Amino acid sequence: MAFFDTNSSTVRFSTSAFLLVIIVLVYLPDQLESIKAATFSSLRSILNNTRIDTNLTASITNIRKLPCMSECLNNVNCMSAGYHSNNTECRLHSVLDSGSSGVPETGWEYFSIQEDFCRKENFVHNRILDICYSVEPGLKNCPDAMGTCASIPASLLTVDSQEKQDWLQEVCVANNITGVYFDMYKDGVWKLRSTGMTPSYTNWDDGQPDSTGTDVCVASKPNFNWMWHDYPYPWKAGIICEIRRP
Ligand SMILES: [Ca+2]
Repeated sequence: MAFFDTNSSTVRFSTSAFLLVIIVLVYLPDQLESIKAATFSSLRSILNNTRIDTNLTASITNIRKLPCMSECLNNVNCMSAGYHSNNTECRLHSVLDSGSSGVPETGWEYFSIQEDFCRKENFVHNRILDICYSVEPGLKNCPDAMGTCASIPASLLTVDSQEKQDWLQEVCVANNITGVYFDMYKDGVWKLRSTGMTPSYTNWDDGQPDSTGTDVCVASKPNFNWMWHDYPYPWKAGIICEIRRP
């Protein structure tokens, strides 16, 4: 077999060709995945003709659009990217901006980076915490809040770490939400609906939980320094829905 005869220039070429085939077969699938991930269909277009100047993590010039998007996909701190075709300018941002701080400027496109499990209208993926969430309008009691998320389909938020608790507070403040319900239920003891397990992280306020009944929900509110309280159903809170990574 010529592939294995290394005594002639022709065969040396063939050996190179053989190695190329191996490289293609072994290496390309990963590359294809990354190219596929970097296609624009995996990005949600948020805004056109709006320049975002806030929360910049990087600004790159003389770059084409696809490499710009790849830069964002390969940077875990990148939550969104802006690109200007005529200027060949790429901007990576650490948050997803609603556009409220944007400046009108023709030629800019603004994208949210999304993974498949978070590809849902109004949902945002925080890549650092791997949280896919949406802030729903209005205040609702606990079962109605659950129903709002379930209809998406999604779930109420589960807070299972101090990092997520801190993030929750920031989101609530940014969206002017005075408290949210969690996806927890009481089965003798409080459990996370996502796993059915007792939570490894809690943030109960002093004396909480104090309900002896079962018709209660858990919420975090700013007037208790965001410490957790169990509440009766009628109390109305803001709604943050979550889609968990499968
Ligand atoms: Ca209580």
